[in-house]
Amino acid sequence: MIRGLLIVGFLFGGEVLGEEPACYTTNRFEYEKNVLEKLIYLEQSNAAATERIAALERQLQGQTTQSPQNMRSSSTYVHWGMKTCPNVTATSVIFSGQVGGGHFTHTGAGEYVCLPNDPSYDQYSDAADNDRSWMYGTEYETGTCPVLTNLLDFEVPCAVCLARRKTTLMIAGRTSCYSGWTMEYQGYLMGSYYKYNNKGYICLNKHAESFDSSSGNENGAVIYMTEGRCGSLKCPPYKNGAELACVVCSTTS
Ligand SMILES: [Ca+2]
Ligand SMILES: [Ca+2]
Repeated sequence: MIRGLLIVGFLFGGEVLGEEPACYTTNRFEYEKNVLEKLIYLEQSNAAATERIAALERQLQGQTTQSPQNMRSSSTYVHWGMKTCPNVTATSVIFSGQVGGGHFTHTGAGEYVCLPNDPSYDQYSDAADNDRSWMYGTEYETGTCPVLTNLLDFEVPCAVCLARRKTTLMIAGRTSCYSGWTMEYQGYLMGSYYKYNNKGYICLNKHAESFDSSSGNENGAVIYMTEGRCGSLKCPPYKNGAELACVVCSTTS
């Protein structure tokens, strides 16, 4: 017992038998106590750091495992004939605008585009020059169609939509999507008049609306419903003269 006390006294640097001044003994004990407290603190810090590293490694591992899901790119599409985007999950409006295109009697015009309602210009001259490509607004030419006749000569709005983490696809000739795909919207396939220059096809929402209350017959770019013509187009399954539908679909797989 006494030997044990002597050893403890030696370890703490003092002789417990009273030969050292009290203050010296107290300081050495405090010193050793501080060292021990620091050691305990460092042990705890080390344990916390180890746990933090392990958590980060688990997080990194999880991200690596989920990367095909997390890194799936988003896509965009034009919602033709509407000022907003479809009310479906993860789809939102980037901007709204009006449909533009080349004049229906001009041969040098391009495809239909969705022009924003808040245009900005770089350098320009506001003189009307011939040595240019010309852009017009687009009118509905749906006066003789099975539907949308009330939109005749109104201008066509559009919205550019962001489909987050989704792949999107327009299918001409369908009213519904295939298995595994979600419908963004359904509509009718529209194009330029068959005798005039080709602007490609667009999928107009079946609930299309007018850009504003103006219904003057200004023409410019125009859109018509699209009919199939049998022969090279196989009937069945297609129907001669029937207005073609279309659908825009999305998938996250
Ligand atoms: Ca008009
Ligand atoms: Ca017109």
